Amino acid sequence: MSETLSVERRDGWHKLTLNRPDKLNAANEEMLRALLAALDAAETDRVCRAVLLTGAGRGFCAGQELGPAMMPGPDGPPDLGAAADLHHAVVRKLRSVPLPVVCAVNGVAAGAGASHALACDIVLAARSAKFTMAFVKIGLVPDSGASHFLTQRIGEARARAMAMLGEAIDATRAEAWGLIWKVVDDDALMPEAESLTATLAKAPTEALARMKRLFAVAGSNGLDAQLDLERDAQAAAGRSADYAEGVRAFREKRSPVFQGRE
Ligand code: T3D
Repeated sequence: MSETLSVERRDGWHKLTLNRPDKLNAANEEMLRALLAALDAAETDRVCRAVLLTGAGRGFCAGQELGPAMMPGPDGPPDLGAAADLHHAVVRKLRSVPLPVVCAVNGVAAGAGASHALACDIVLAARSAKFTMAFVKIGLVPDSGASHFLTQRIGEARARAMAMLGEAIDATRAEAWGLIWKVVDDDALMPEAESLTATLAKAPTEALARMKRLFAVAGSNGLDAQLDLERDAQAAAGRSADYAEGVRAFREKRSPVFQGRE
């Protein structure tokens, strides 16, 4: 258990809160490893069917901790490629964990902090939150998937300008551009994010996991390849208890009760 990440087990879902508020939750190695462990724990906890990620205090995450380890030392410059691997492991885990991951961006999301938010499945942001590709301000390039997420969601013109200028965009613009799902008034952010996560925790979890696998390749696959994958995923979904329950509930004119994880 690390103090850099708080983990709350709710009814069918886990809430993970980045917890270095005095540094706007800048990510150090301890926090990234704690986040990876918490996502592993959510995956192996059979009653956990959704995850909510947010930040403590006034920021979501200010990206990589710019501490002494990020400065050139007597042995030369730091190996940022190696450090990036840990951020990238978190991004890969957020994308591949077979559970829906909601992100509640409660304040500034900068550099790799923005990337981690964008790697989640559904992103809500407080109206006062901002997204900034801060990398360029310190001579770095977008990483942790930022160049991928930006190009896919907001198009190359906006992606290049955000990356090269490092200007912050506010949550309202992020929503208008399709970078995130929804902007929410500050006071409403946490109740709405928790309610959404609780709703997802009652969804047909295996179907959502299959959707994640479809979306992971939808941007790079041609239509034919994607149609084949959809057919295979649908065939598997059609054999699930949740599908049987969904159709039964429809015919009986009642709400379905999905088991989620088989
Ligand atoms: O190997 C690799 O993979 C490298 C990885 C790189 C990925 C990256 O994420 S590179 C980008 C790193 N992040 C940044 O460059 C952002 C740095 N922070 C900022 O530009 C600003 O803090 C913000 C725009 C995010 C917010 O500005 P503001 O004015 O709201 O807050 P502030 O006053 O600047 O920050 C509040 C405190 O948080 C402050 O501490 P203090 O002075 O009160 O003791 C500040 O130093 C600290 N803080 C903010 N960001 C970081 C940080 N401390 C350490 N590392 C940070 N990244």
